[in-house]
Amino acid sequence: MRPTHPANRLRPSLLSTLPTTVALPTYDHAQLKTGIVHLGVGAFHRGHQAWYTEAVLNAKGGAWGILGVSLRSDQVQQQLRPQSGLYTLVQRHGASVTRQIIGAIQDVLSVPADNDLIIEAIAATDTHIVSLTITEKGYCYDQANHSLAENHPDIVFDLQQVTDEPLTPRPRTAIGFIVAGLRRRRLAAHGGLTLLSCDNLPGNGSILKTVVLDFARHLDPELSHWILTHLSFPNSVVDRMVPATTASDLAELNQDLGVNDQAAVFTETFSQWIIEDQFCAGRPEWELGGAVFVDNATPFEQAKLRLLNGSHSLIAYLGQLSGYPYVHQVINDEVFAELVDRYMSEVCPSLQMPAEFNLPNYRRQLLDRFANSALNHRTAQIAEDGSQKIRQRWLETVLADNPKDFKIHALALAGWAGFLRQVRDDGEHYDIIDPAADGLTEVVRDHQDAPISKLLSHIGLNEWAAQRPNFVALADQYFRLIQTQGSRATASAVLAGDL
Ligand code: CS2
Repeated sequence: MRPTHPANRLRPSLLSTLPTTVALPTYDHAQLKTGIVHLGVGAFHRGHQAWYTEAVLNAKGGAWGILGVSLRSDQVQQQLRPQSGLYTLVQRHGASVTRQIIGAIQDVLSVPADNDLIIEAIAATDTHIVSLTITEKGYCYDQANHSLAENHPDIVFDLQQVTDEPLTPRPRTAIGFIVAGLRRRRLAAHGGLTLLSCDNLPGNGSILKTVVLDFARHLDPELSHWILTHLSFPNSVVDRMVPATTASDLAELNQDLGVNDQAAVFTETFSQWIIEDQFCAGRPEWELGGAVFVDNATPFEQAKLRLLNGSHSLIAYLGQLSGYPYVHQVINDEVFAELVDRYMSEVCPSLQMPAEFNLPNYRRQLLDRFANSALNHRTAQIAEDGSQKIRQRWLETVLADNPKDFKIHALALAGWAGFLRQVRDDGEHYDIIDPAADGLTEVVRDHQDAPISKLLSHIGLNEWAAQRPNFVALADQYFRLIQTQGSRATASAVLAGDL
């Protein structure tokens, strides 16, 4: 066995000591120039967009290094900076494992220490793309009004900050940072750039455009006009399951590599990136890594959000209630496997895919990916932030075809409501993570018989609930059954057609 050196942080001078099976950057990492600023440099970015960029750098070089930005803490900076940005990407499916060192991320800035450097980086003349993975809630988007959530406390704070201290503001949100950076960019006459959203939202680029323009308009209508005429906001569909890295994954990897990598990410072999080709200031040839450029990403995005992410949320809530910590355990349970398949059958008629898209194949591939036991994707992680996810994952399908009953979708919604009770079917308690957690758990406590319409109202979907009274009543019925019989027995009964 190779010796482990816990103090031996992965760094450029140690690359030559790694086992020969580990793929290394083939370009000169020390000479890399920044072309992309990425906000939200978590595991997903490291496992997805940075991997595509690495493929471009390995194939033909170019000034497309990534400067990462962490808006929540300095944890990722602490992980990556001592390693000069290097980390291992591990792909696993079943027994197959491949390892690759990624060098595309040059450094990470974090708040509050690097506030001004972040704004400066967005304004820099060499920055051509600012990309984002900040999760759904990071957009501060008001879904009901299709606008910036102007009453969101962090937006109220940021509007104040950016107005009062135009040159050195200290924003809290990604949107505040972006607009502060763009204002400086315009003053410096550095030209436009592309703002590229890589989050699981319907029309993610259009949502980003809305919130950025709304924010900018508050400060200065001329800035908002400049943004409109100098920037592009392509929609993109990102797909790769990248669970949060665990301490035991790291320990095992470091044992094998003989170095101490604190920033490694572990993912599946599958990856997909479909992007609208609207880059007003140039872009890397991400197609070299397998990205696909299209005119309109909407059909692919709906398939991905409703089939993959919608199934994921269904698996997460019913899995949590049933006491399954991992996605592959839920899918190995025959009742839930059939439920997910039936869920997908409810979704498919709502999709309008191009003729060459093989939907049955896509469904089969998803079930195989969910069953990947090497991934250890936690149901608790996917269950986070449900209030931000359920509309685009479940409810838009239900609205797409009014007369149908959508039983499995009703069960999914009942599962979410059941999950908000914070009690598993076996009586165990757990905590939940959601920006609306306090209000949602209170609603479920106060309306134990029929919480669904109140829950939907609480997250701004009262009009939606009013349009589908029968669906809401069915979800309430399933919610009551989950409490008395448990989630698995309820799922069985729904599948058997008894309910
Ligand atoms: C998951 C996604 O956490 C979640 O909500 O559904 O992160 C999912 O793993 C990715 O979108 C896969 O591409």
